[in-house]
Order: sequence, then structure tokens, then C-alpha cells
Amino acid sequence: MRDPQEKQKKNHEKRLLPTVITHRHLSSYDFFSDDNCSRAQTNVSIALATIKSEIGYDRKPVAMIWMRCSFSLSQGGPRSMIKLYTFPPSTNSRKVRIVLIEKGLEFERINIDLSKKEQKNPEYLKIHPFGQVPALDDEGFILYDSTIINEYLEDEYPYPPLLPEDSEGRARARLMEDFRDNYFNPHFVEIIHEVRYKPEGERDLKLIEHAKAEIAKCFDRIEKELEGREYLAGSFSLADIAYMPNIDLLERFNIPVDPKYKNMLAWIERLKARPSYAASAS
Ligand SMILES: N[C@@H](CCC(=O)N[C@@H](CS)C(=O)NCC(=O)O)C(=O)O
Repeated sequence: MRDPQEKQKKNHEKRLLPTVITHRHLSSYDFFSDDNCSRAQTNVSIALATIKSEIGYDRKPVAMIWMRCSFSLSQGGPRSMIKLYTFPPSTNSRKVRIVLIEKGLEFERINIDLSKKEQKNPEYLKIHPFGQVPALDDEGFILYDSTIINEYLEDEYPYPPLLPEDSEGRARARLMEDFRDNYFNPHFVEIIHEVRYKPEGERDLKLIEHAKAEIAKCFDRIEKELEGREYLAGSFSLADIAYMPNIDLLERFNIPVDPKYKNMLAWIERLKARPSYAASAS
């Protein structure tokens, strides 16, 4: 079996394009209030050293792109692109697109058109045995299920981290992701089946109303989990990402969030403001 450290090093060297130095690495050096270029270089060196201590080896930047609150450091060399089997409107596909974008990983999108039942084509069933999206191909390693894919990406490309460092935080993130996958999202799926795939006159309106009420019941739990926290597990994590694809649908399906859910409404705005929210829409 390959040494996991070696494998991680190889993957980073080959594919983590770009590496992002986030606010977390720079803020303690007061970089953002300073326009001085040599000071900027010093701070990037410090940030790279911090990253080295986190991931255990050097990164060699060849280009630097200034972004509003982060640096992107691109590295040349051979690359083999991650392939994502995806369908733009699929909420579970978008969960994975967000993680790839947040981690600065380049990926090729292979569209599997669910409206044409392409997910059930014999060729695709070799990729995903249950005929669903998303599925991911990372240099020939093929896996499926959005939650498992996102955990894999977190393990394989740990920078920037999308799970808290402590066990309690990690468990909290996973609990909330489970709540989204098994209690929140399935009601959206029920509505999608009625609205997207049936003509207006044939839709089961009772079922739609029941699904909307079940979704609204989940708001209590989300509100409570966000008490005293900006994000579900404290810092932005896979848990928040799981809910991001459903935010658009709240509006599209006319499911209002009662103003009493103050934490949740503020959290929704925070999530919508992330560049990965718009970038993952299709
Ligand atoms: N647990 C799976 C569920 C995947 C899933 O339900 N995908 C939907 C799209 S969001 C799909 O492919 N539906 C088509 C079908 O089941 O035939 C995951 O999280 O990836």
C-alpha cells in the first residue's frame, strides 16, 4: 500500500492548482492594511511556511494573483484533471462542485442529463452502479455519493480544510450533513419530482404542500445549531456546503423562512456571499 503522506504530497504537487493562502494565514500579519510590496512578499513567505508546517512540504509558487481576500499561487507541471459526473440542477452534484471550487481544484464536468435518463445508460452504470449523479473520477479512482466524495476530497486535498480540527467539531459537521441528506433534502427531491418532471395538471399538490411543511420543520433544528455560531460546525465546513444547493430551491419553490429564524437567515446570506455559491450554480 502507498504511504498516505507520499500520496498526498504527490497529489498536491500535481494537482492542487491553485493553492490558496487564505485570510487565516495572513491576517495575523496585518497584511490587508498594508500596500507595501516587499511587506506583501514577506507575508506570503510566512504564509507559505505556515502551510508547509500544516501539510509537511514546500509549495513553489510561480505566479501570484491578487484576489480580494486571498492569494492564488499557481504551479506549473503535469496535471491530470479530476472528472466530475454531474447534472447542473442536481443538488447533490452541486455539493461536490462547491467543494472542488472551495479547494481550488480544477475539474472537468461530464454532464449526465437526468431528464434523458442518461444516468441509467449501461456505460454510466459502470461508473455509478446505482445510476445517479454525482460520481467522481480521480486519476482512475472512481467513487460516488456526494457525502463520501466530499469526505474523500477533504482527505486527499486537505487544504483549505473544510472540517474542524477537533473531533467534536468534525462530528457536529457530519451530524448536520446527515440531517441535510436524510431529513431535509429528500423533501426537496419530492417537490422536484412533481414540479420538474410532471405537467402542471398532473402534480400532486397535497404531496408538495406536505413536503414544504416538512422542510419548514427542519428550520428549528438549523436555527438551534447556529446559536452563537456563524456556521454549523463553528467554521465554514462540509456541513454548510451540504445545505448551499438547497438555498436557491427555497426561493424557487416559494418556501419562506420565517423572520423568527434570525440565525438561519444571516447564515443563508453568508453562504450566498461566498464566490463558490454563484460559481457552482451550473
Ligand atoms: N446519496 C446520493 C444521492 C444521489 C442522488 O439522489 N442523485 C440524484 C440527483 S440529486 C439522481 O441522480 N437522481 C436520478 C436517479 O436517481 O435516477 C448522493 O448524495 O450522491
